[in-house]
Amino acid sequence: MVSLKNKELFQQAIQLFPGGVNSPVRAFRAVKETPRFIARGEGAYLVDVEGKLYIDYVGSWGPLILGHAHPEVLAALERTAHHGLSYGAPSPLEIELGRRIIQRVPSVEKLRFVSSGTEATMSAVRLARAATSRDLILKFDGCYHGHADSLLVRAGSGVATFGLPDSPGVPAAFAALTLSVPFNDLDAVKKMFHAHAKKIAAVIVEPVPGNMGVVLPDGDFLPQLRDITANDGALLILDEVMTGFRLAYGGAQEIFGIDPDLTCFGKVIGGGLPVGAYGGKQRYLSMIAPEGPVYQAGTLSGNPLAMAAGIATLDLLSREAYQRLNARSAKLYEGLQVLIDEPRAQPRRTSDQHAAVQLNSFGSMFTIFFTEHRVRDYSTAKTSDVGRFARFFRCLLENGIYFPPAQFEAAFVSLSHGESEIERTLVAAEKALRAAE
Ligand code: HOZ
Repeated sequence: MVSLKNKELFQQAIQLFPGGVNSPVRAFRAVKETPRFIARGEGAYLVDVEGKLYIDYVGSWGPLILGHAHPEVLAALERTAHHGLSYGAPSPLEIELGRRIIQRVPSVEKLRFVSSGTEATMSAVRLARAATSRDLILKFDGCYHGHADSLLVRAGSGVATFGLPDSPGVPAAFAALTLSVPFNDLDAVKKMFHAHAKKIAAVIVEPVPGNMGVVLPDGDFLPQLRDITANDGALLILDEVMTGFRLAYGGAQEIFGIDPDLTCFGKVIGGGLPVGAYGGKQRYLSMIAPEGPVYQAGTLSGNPLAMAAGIATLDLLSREAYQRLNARSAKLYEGLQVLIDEPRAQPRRTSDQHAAVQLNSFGSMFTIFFTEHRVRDYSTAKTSDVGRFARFFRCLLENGIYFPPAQFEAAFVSLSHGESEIERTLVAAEKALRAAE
């Protein structure tokens, strides 16, 4: 078979799919490039249809913490596939994966599997509203919790990349039920709770946001959110779709010592297959049908292949594996920071200004912003020069490094990134930082 080039395939795809893609930021529009059509993934690498090899820092947007096509995950999938692809009935695999999650995350006493992170957050919000008999939801500017109507308000990820304040098609009456304040701004949170006392069903937050690029929570931000919500009778929903089993054995909540009411998962728990889950305190999960009146269902929920990939993935993620992953990631960040601190990457630096390039990282998640400001929320993230980011991205791509094709996204290191991949990334990054001046 003649292999079609990326450009030709994109022309075909544009005839079939909006923007030629099945999820917006994949279109590479923000970086003015042609998307690469992927022929295969192998460890830390992607290979496109033209045979070009890339060191991959997208990792399917987070799930692939072990790298592409890990042999143990493939073996689990193969074993499972021989027994059928979907039953629409319970299987022991759901118990296996469910137990692993509950054992690792103490705040989760019971959970429900769904098929995506969007379904998980949407269902958790419905449950919070039912549990509190309140309608308002409080979120943070630039946090992205999937594309359910209630949550597409001042959202990050592709919504930020394409500069859409809110999406058309979300009725104003829905959007009015979603309050949004700056991340890390406790005064704004307190003001909202003052103005809407006993009316807010839940605060939903990415504990370490990755969807406005990576942003770190201030030391007391998450503990204070826990206190404020508890005092008002609102629920705290941690959206750990990105951070769950990515940042630590017990997720971000283990690192920050937070005991949320509900947690949403996705990405890593499916090992690269479509899965989500929401879980939390027994008293809330018992409200879900058929145990309780809150309805939520799914044809492929608990899909055996997805469960098998998730089990195999979590079984390879011991506490020691996170130490290894974080140490390897730290090497990359140290190298990047040295490059960033070199004078040529700081064209506008003066003695009293920050460098014009900022590296934000947490564990194996990171983002490079092209701004003089310390990025701590959505408004500072938006000071990043996206033109410089695009030049940086294109130079990396040309040099065989595949980064998220948008500024307001996280890059991910996996356990398959070894020393040589890190070294090669740093060589390319030096050129790309220069290209971004
Ligand atoms: N919303 C995802 C990143 N935060 C992108 C998903 C995709 O394009 O695959």
